[in-house]
Amino acid sequence: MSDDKKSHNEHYETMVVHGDHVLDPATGAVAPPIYPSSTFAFKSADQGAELFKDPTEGFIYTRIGNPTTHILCDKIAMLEGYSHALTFSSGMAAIHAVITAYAGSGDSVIMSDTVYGGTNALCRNTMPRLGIDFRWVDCTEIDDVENAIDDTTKLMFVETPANPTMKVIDIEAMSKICKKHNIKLVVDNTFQTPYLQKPKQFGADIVMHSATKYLSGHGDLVAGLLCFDKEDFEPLFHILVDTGGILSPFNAWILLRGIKTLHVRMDRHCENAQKVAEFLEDHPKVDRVWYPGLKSHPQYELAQKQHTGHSGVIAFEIQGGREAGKKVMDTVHVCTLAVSLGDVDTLIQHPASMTHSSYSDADMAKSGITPGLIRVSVGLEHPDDIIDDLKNALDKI
Ligand code: LCS
Repeated sequence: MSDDKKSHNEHYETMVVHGDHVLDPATGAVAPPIYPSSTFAFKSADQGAELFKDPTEGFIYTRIGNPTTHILCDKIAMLEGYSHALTFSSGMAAIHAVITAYAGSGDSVIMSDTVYGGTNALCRNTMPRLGIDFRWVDCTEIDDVENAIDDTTKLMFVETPANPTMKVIDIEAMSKICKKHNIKLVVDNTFQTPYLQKPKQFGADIVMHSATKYLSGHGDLVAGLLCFDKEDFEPLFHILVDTGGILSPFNAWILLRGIKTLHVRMDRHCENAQKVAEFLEDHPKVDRVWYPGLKSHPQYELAQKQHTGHSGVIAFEIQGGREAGKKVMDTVHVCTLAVSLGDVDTLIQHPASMTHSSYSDADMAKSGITPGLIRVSVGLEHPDDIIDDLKNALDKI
């Protein structure tokens, strides 16, 4: 993205709609074109050879770069405030890429102790086989973070708010520690999106997204993104090209369409979730609610500083544990019993037996993922209908 394109005074909402791409220069098409081509013809043998020396100067082959995915890269980089972005076939592919770009055999990585179950499985089961030492730390405890770092530490990966417990981590505090020890700080910003939290403002080096969630917003694709500045382009680009976990041009296009309404959707997700969280907190059969917009949230003050809204995910614990939770999930009908989050549809699920079932019992207990914990991703239905649905289900236990 050129500097002149970035220097503008538009409101954020206008950037969400326009991004860096206003009109297709070839045709004037307002919606961006989809380029499904796997390969791109060279003008001459010399031009082909030149492009292989610097693939960012044009298009060679879609695993290396594609015009539709480039429009998406420019847009998400701009929204997160970085100069560059890369797109991946899933959030997991993006996490794998950022770790392998910076850590290898003999290196260590600091992980926030509560993360999505897939991230947990990747970093507890699969990647340690490469000789990387993953150190799981409660990142709300600054001393514990400091103590976990040594000369082998190359990267810190934090998910905030954490899936599913909604623990909020102080990005600025983590960034100060990372800068002191010359460690890259990666923030998984899936839950907040850049509309509600900009990790770069607090010092994050790289932002990661499961764009499957709020960025897409409609539950119709799986995608991952990394946003970063120029200095991180080479290592991340090479991992993407070498391992081939790219996003297809079709999915890049659907994602671009989803992002256009991000601000409108996120405002309503926040509004609806606040109402549902307040309802749950007042309900006699609910023991505890975790939502950063509630004063009872342990990091409420930090969330006010770090977020401009608290997004749509709520975790709550009901009386009667696992059996009562099953009853609630089997009774609801406005809420859909399904994993994933960030969709227009309200989704409800049971982390201990579903999204976080890769955790050991001990790690689950340490992270506060109890048998009675239910996660709800509040959608864009009328909030009264979501509340009535949950009320009816809670009445049945
Ligand atoms: N990071 C977070 C915070 C996530 O919630 C997920 C998926 C990922 C990364 C991985 O992204 P994916 O590869 O699925 O695009 N979270 C899911 C969840 O809570 N239910 O189903 C998927």
